Amino acid sequence: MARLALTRELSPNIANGELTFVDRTPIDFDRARAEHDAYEAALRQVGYHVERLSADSEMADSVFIEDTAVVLDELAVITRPGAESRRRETAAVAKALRTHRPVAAILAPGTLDGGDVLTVGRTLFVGQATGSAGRTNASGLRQLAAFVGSQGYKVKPVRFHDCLHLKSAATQVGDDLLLVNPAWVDPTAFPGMRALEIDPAEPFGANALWVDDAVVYPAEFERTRERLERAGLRVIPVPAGELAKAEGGVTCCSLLLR
Ligand code: CIR
Repeated sequence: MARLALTRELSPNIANGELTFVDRTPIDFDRARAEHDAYEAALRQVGYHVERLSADSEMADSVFIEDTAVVLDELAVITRPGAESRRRETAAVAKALRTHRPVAAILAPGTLDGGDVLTVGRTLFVGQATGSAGRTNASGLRQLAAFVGSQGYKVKPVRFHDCLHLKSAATQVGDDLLLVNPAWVDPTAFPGMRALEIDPAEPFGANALWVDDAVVYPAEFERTRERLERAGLRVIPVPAGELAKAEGGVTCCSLLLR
């Protein structure tokens, strides 16, 4: 049976989504939608069945479905997104996930964004932004640790700065390999992992989606792509420049049920 990728329709209101470290510039809706289609095609290419949930103008950031849940083999944890405007996104995702996994949910005052959770084996590295911009707070982290701890997972807080989520700064691209922007997170914060650094000219280049032996990766970041290929990885480039204007990357646009 094909593995499942949940994605979500682009909101007609995407131009009014949350922005933190990116200046607002016009988003070409048709181009953004074409990027999303290409992304879904890449997921199909690597063996996923894609189920796209619908969205509406009340959910400007709906396409970034990663932030609404943390999916593990044993359970799914529905988040309580750090941005108030995004909290209505979780209900439909919880409904979709319930048919595949037992579901738990982060409750107030906890906040947690899936983009802050980097799962490596049985360890969940959870981003804690320095300063006030963080989406994941201490209560969210504690609640997550309690849910997954009973399944044998460990949660390790990781400090990062100057970007939206932990996975803006570091993502897994191999069993023991991370793609990292060392300006935003200390590569030694991940014990046992090697770090492949992005090209410094491509600061947003650390967000890659690793699927088995391939990496779905923004076509715009050619220099870092070369580094990935030199490290022996098969890169599947996808156009991602419009969605980047909404401060999203490639991990953000799916929840993978492996
Ligand atoms: C937000 O600020 O919430 C959205 N505009 C972008 C979310 C990107 N998600 C992610 O990196 N996981």
